Amino acid sequence: MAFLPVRSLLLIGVIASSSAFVPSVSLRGASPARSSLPAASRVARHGAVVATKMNTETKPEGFGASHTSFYTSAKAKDSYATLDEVLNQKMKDEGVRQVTREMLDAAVKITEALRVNLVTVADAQNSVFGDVQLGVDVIADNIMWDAAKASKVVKEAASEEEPVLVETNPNGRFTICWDPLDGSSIVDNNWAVGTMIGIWDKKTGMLGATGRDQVTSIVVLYGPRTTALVACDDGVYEFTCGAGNKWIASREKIQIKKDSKIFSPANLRCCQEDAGYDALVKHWMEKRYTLRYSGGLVPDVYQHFTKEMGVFANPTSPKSPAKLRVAFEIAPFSLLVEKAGGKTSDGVTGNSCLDIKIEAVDQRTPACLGSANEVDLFNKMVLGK
Ligand code: FDP
Ligand code: ZN
Repeated sequence: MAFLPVRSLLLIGVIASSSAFVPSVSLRGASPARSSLPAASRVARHGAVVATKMNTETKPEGFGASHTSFYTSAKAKDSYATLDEVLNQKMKDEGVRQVTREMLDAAVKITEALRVNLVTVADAQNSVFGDVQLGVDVIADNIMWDAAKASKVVKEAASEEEPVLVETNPNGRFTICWDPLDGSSIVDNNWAVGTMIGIWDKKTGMLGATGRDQVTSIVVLYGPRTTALVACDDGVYEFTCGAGNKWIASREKIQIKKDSKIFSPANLRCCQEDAGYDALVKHWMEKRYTLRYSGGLVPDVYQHFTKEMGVFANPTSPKSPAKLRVAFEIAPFSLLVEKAGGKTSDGVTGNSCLDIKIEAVDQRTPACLGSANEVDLFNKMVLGK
């Protein structure tokens, strides 16, 4: 493939620079965040302050700085549980634990591939939907297929890149569906992208079942860090890929609040045809909500779990039809959102996305996900429910 020589070059670069890289997240005794140091010690570390402003008369508020950003509320802990510690306690089914570990191993490989490959158009275009396939899409998809085929517990699999169910192991137990690398239109910008995985037991399979039938789901976000949301028995846990590619539990039993001050209005084209959506977007602006929208489903919905609030709306209209896939995107994310106390709407009836019957591997749907009261308002204003 055309990207291979470049990849080798970049690999050398990464190896050369990796000795200088010391992840700050460690299993035991994480170092305190820089911002938690008292101002005096920060000054001592970096030298004396010469001046903080040019005009001593000017007060900081005099600049009219706005305080509209929401920062993390996470506090550094002395130690973090490992992936195995959490799974052993919070997932009672050993088969589900195994497939979860296998999927997260694949995510580590995708992380490494994203670090060293340039984003270019794939040599061969195999998308049956006419989507442009990138080299990194193909690499991520191959990693997922390798994981599925090597697994003793996976029975059949389907990928967004090749949406037919393929039997990988007749003695396996799970049907898994993945979008290997969501965010094709933003990955060249070097913005965050992700992998979404829905997992069903052979008792229900995926076709004819619903998102509610999933035994677990996983969403991985590749940003400055690689993090993953996993639906465990008692709630949603976030794992961070830390030192030595070991996953540690960075957030436990995440809760999405009922109200939000952040909004992510996808498919804004729809406002031209849908007065309800137009009014809802105006409402969010009038209420001075903060816009956080990247155009990548994974970061746009993942933020609900880190900010503990949010609303992602993707309604559709005749001229802007549905794009999001039920099996690969909406079902896995909806299981996580609802397990964290959030709500989902199928964008048609106003019912939960987890009740959409999956009749085709590539079935699409409008959707709204996030803070419960915000999804209720979407149902009222856009769907009249
Ligand atoms: P992409 O175009 O990168 O495939 O899965 C579809 C998706 O990404 C979502 O990640 C994203 O929310 C949506 O498309 C964005 O659609 P628009 O480019 O039409 O805004
Ligand atoms: Zn996608």
